[in-house]
Amino acid sequence: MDTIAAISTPYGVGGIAVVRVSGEEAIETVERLTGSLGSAKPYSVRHAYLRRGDEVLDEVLVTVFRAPHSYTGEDVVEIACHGSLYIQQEVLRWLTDAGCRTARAGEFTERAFMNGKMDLTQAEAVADLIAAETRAEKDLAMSQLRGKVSTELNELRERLLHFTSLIELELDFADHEELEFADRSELRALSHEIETRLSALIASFRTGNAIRNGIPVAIIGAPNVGKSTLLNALLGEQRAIVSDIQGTTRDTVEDTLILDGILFRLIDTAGLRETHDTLENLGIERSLAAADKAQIILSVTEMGKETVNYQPKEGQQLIKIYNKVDLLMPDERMNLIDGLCISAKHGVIEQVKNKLVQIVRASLNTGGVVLSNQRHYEAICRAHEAIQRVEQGLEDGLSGELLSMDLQDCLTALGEVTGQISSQEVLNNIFSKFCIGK
Ligand SMILES: Nc1nc2c(ncn2[C@@H]2O[C@H](COP(=O)(O)OP(=O)(O)O)[C@@H](O)[C@H]2O)c(=O)[nH]1
Ligand SMILES: [Mg+2]
Repeated sequence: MDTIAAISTPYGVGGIAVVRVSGEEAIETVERLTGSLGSAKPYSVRHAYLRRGDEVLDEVLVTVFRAPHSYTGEDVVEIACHGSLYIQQEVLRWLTDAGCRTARAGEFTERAFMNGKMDLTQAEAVADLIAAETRAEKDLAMSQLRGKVSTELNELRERLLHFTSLIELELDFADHEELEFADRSELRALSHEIETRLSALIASFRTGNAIRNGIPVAIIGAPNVGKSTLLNALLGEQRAIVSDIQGTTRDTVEDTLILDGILFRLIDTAGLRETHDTLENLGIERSLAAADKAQIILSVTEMGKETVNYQPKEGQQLIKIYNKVDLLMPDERMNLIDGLCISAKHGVIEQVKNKLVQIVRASLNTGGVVLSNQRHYEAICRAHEAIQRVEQGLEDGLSGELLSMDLQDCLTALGEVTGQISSQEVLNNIFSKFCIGK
């Protein structure tokens, strides 16, 4: 294996920059430029000068990690130099002059995966962690990095593997048809359990994916109830036009909002009513389309006005909101107990914010694992289909041979998620999206 080197801090001038070196020659190579590191205690930081002959490049701090106790599992040296662009690039050049090769994107993490320091879901979590822009995104990546997804899948896979080998054993004794090493009722129970857990994971992707892209929230209701005013109040800016003319909002207006570390995509829509205005009707169509795609629906109404009857789709949450309560007498408010009472115009909307956060937190705190990666989602859907075929096969009294094919399909799909089974193409695809130096 080559010894690789890269600047791990972002391109640009900073207080310091970190140049990372990994591989068999890492310590020796840096030693040649700084003097002895051999006496450095592991995990200690050493002060040194980078020098070649008479030339002193920089005053640096050098951290030595010895294999296998390092990020990559190889010998690793991290050089913290001054963050001048010239110095950073010279440090890298000196290292390549001394025999290192510049690292490809993600190559440090790829080595960590190859050396068994982490599985594929964890390696992917490293990229997600670096890309995280909100706390919820960071939390998801962190839980994946700590192995939550892999632990869940490995456990299911182990147990399924046990049964598959018993069934394959039966196939070896095909002459004795009556032999059944794998207890069918136990296999049925296990398949059912796996099916349920995979379904839950698949369902969690809706939230996991939304956390990364923003949870879509559609504001719907009759014209003039204050939808646009609510959007503006939530955003804290005049984003949508507000007026007392019905049908002011004709197209959907969208903007993002971060509440308690969660990214929401708020979508204000045209008021829903019967109209012959072609443009307005187009707007209404878009409103309904936006509502269908949303994960949370804020259904706004005001007392005395009709409520739009929107039937939430599967997985959607509907929050009923009464606006303009400032116009009501206290005893009139008492009757509005089936929704949140707000006054968008006067900024009395805290309840809406709290409810939004509460809904998302509840869907994250189901104790289970939340999927957020498209690749994992697709593989788990395949595993789920396979285990459903196993269940059906058991129901139909299918032969061990046919059962074992579906079991294998399920095992393969699960193994692909964690990287127990992986192709170079998949790995290239994953690691090429990393930053250089990680
Ligand atoms: N009194 C009162 N008026 C409001 C409130 N929210 C909105 N309005 C008014 O209701 C009218 C319609 O508001 P708008 O946001 O355009 O409604 P939309 O058609 O549902 O988007 C405007 O004149 C707003 O100023 C509120 O909380 N209290
Ligand atoms: Mg409007």
